[in-house]
Amino acid sequence: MFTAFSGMQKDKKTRYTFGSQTALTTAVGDKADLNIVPVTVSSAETTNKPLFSLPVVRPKVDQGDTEISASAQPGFATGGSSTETWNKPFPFSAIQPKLESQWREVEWTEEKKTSLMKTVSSYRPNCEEVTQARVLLLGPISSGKSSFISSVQSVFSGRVTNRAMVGSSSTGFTKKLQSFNIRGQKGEDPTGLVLCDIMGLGDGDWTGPNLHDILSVIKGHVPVGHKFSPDQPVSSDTMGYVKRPSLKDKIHCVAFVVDASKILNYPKGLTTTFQQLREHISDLGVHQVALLTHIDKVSPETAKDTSKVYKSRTVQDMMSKAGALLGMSTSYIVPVKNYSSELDLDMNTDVLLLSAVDHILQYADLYFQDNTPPKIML
Ligand SMILES: Nc1nc2c(ncn2[C@@H]2O[C@H](COP(=O)(O)OP(=O)(O)OP(=O)(O)O)[C@@H](O)[C@H]2O)c(=O)[nH]1
Ligand SMILES: [Mg+2]
Repeated sequence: MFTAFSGMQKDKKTRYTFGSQTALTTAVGDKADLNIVPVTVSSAETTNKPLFSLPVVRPKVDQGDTEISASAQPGFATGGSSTETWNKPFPFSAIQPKLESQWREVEWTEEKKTSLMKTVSSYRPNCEEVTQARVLLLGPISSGKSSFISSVQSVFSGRVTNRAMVGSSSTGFTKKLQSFNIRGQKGEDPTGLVLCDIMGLGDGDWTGPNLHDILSVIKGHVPVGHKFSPDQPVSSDTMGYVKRPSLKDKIHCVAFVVDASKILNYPKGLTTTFQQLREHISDLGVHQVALLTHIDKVSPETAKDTSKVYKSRTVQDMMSKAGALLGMSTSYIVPVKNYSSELDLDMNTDVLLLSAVDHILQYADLYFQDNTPPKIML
């Protein structure tokens, strides 16, 4: 789904509101998808209160080998501190030529999908003590953590499912620590991957789960099902608290999840939050990667055809912005398009999702390499 913000050429325009977001748009895209309510406003209102000062961009978004790209508009640069600020629509500003060739080599074929599915379903941690790699998804509210879990499970189920509850709430939809054992295809054993979902990071100073709580999860002290509360940080009095976690209780890799369409609007404080998290998580010896979701919202070409992702300059640009936000080289970051409104699977989307899982598993394996005692040769 994509909505373009066009130059204003008619007297009457339509303003669409969704949640706290307001966008001026010509009628492109599917309004129903976003639950958008049309409101007619006069040209005087739009002239006096421009939402964005944009050059005229034609509403037709599939423009052959060009795409509309983002740039930090005045007033859209990072800053602001409320979730409302993050929810502003993605600003589009110029038409840029698409890249000639992919900047990361990916084969978009059924064979590739099958081979990635085999790699993931046959994955077993390189360590005798554990049978599954536990990966924690961490990121701001609504960044797509639960959707990623549901999307990965969908690929293996052969149909779009909503296994991890996906929702939209400005205060965060997921409240508890949940773990999802990714099941293989019908009749197959479960994969060696467990994806753990947690409450989203808030927009203030640790208004979501606090640093201590997150580190307690990573160390393996927090029982699945624990509901986080700012008034009651995890302690040895927490019900089900795991006093002496073994390797299997711990988190073996952290995947940060950020929304490409909000990268320019995330509050400045989030950079510090990520920095603190990364320092503490690295101290625990846990490797970190990142998923850049909602790429379909920033690149119309990619929305139409996921295999165009590595030809999109906008996605490439958002990847480096995500790197700056997370304090991470882009080589750790992979773009992802989660299933959100689709009812059917799409092969290219599956390849991208499975490539992300493969990427995560490589870093989980590094943890096992670092934490497995060397075998004593007799
Ligand atoms: N277009 C698009 N929508 C997405 C994508 N990923 C997630 N969404 C939508 O974004 C919204 C939030 O997704 P969730 O998966 O619930 O996000 P979350 O990070 O689990 O959110 P909290 O549990 O509230 O912290 C939902 O409406 C999803 O359908 C994506 O890649 N593309
Ligand atoms: Mg969630």
